[in-house]
Amino acid sequence: MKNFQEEKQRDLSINKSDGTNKFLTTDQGLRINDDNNSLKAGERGPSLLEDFILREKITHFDHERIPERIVHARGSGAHGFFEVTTPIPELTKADFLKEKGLKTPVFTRFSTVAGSRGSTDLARDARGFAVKFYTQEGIYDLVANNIPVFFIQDAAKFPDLIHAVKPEPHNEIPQAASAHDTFWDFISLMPESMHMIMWVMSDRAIPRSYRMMEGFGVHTFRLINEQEESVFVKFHWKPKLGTHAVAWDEAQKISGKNPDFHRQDLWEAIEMGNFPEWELGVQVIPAADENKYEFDLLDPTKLVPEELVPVTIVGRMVLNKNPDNFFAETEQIAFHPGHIVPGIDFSNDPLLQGRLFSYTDTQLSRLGSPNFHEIPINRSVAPVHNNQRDGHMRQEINKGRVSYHPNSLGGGCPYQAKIEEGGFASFNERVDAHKVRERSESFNDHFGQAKLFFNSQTPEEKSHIVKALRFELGKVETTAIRVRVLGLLSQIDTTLAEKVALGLGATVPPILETPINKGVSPENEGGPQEPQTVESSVSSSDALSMIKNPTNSPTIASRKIAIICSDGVSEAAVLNMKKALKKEDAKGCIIAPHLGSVLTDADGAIAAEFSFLTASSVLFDAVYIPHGLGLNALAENDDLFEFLNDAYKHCKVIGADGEASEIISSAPFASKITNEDGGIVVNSAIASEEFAQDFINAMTQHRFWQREPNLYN
Ligand code: HDD
Repeated sequence: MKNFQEEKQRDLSINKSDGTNKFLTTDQGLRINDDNNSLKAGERGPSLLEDFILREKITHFDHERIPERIVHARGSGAHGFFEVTTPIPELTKADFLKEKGLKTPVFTRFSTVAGSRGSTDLARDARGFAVKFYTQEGIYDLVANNIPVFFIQDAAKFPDLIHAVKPEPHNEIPQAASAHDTFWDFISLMPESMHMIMWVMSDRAIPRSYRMMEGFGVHTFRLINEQEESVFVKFHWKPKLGTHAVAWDEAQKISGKNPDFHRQDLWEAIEMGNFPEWELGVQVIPAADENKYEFDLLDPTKLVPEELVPVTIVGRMVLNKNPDNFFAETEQIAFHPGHIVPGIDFSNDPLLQGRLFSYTDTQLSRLGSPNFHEIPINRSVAPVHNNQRDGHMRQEINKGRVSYHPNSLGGGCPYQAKIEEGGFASFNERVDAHKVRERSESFNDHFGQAKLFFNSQTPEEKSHIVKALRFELGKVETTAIRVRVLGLLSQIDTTLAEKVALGLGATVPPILETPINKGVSPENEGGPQEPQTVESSVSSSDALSMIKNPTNSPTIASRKIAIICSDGVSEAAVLNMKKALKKEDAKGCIIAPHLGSVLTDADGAIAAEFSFLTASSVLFDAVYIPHGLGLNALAENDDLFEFLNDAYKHCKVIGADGEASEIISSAPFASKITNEDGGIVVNSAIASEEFAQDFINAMTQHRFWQREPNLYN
């Protein structure tokens, strides 16, 4: 079996450097004798220009920063591999998909879209999910998001969308947030964004972890087989851990407590050997079915419901190695949807077509040179030979006098590859058309799938969407913008619009008064581009809901559980729970009023990993209060009640055994607990295995959203 898994690591190793047991040198290799004092005229005198060591050090420092990505600036990544589980040679000749068990190295970067490099991981936003496959046929990039549709249908609107969502230009406020006037002004005039708006107002936009997100290629692509036959395809990543979110209030608190929450979660999971894993699935649409559906396959604001075309799993991706250097790898990696290999091709989706220009272009200003492909993390493991030459920071030393094709002096080399030799040829699609600046009428349905998405949500999820919209529009200062958005929402679901309006103290406008033109200029109003609602042929789809999602998994592997400790805690209870959690690959973390040790009832000592000052409930998935911590031990500790209150508010499992159950019955939320709330696990038995199992069983349900007041009903 061919196994290329380690090939990229071998390739990177030639650029790695480690200063252990080595002399400190200048960039020129000169050993440095004193790195603490600059060269001066006398010990109290001025510095000398001659000090080349000082100049080199400071000059390098002065130029350390490069422009951040114009979008997706904030992100985190890891190495891993992709393995074929079900080859599809009948559909694609792509080498890396052809053979069962074949492993291809990958680097995957997750990101938010709107925020700057240093912004919080927990912003309400789509997440980028970009995978670079170092295949034997060259680089293949699947530059995806965790949401299967996009805001706009044409790349021409991308700069406008991003200008609208980024901090406002006059005062650069707010950072990493869409809750402001310019974003919603744009959206209120772009009805085609409504489907995506439903997704970003849902909990998909506040994932629990990068490891618990789906990924979607968004556009329809093509697969091409050896016979040059083509099918359409949508790409899906399905996380092994299921698709999970945090609560919005929790997200905002995490942003303060640990803005690196997702970055750290990914890093720690990999360090601990809990390697994140996804399945790669494809939805395959025969070429003959191109016009079969009520939506256009080329329209990136539409998805193909899994009820119409099921997802077939073809492989799995495992991320198993953290980068050695964030800048060299995660920051300098350059993705491009136009990096494809034979067997994969584009469709005419106008958003994709524009992307094909944008990504190389942006690397020129971000990485500074057309030689960015030579940066180790971007370097192909397949050999690269061509007549591209020179440019800033060129690494390759091309030999010989020939840098053109055709040539006779170089024997015609490097020579072109025939298709059967792996030469890439674009799919031979017939295009016979007039040049026009127009949008196809088949793109006019702006509400049908927004409705499908909304109707597929559970009551709790609908309530979260209402809450998110109340928050976002509540931050908008211009009343007319809020009202315009309410008008658009009313075309998705009148109750949704009314419930949001209630929170805003506004009234939903009659549909006819809602400006539903293409938004750009008044003379466009009405006419052939009038947005429509085309009812979806699927009325509800479980795959669109996070709670009903078939990818959901009961596992609690890699989850973090806060175990509250204080002097007198039952040692047996703590050890019992820790053991039970470990069996599930979850981690119990000890939190105490202070760092150091707490004394147990058995005269032992347990080390506190966090104090109430350094940890908060929002950083954990559940809370356990062991026996021994009675009311007396913690009566004066307001921090504990705040901890528990947040855990309750964010619908997490709270467990207590023995005497500790008193703490729950005297907590401020005690009166709200109902018998149906399976997330409160109390038991008078101490350190019983049965109790630990009940606690774990409750955790497999992840969140008890039904605790919250429902804003939709
Ligand atoms: Fe994009 C980065 C995903 C539309 C222009 N995009 C970028 C990244 C992801 C996506 C995941 C970060 C890659 C990384 O981690 O380095 N973009 C998408 C998806 C889109 C999309 C799923 C719609 C389906 N993007 C899109 C359009 C344009 C761009 C329509 C321009 C016309 N995107 C860019 C960019 C970025 C980028 C400006 C910024 C940094 C970079 O490329 O390398 O070129």
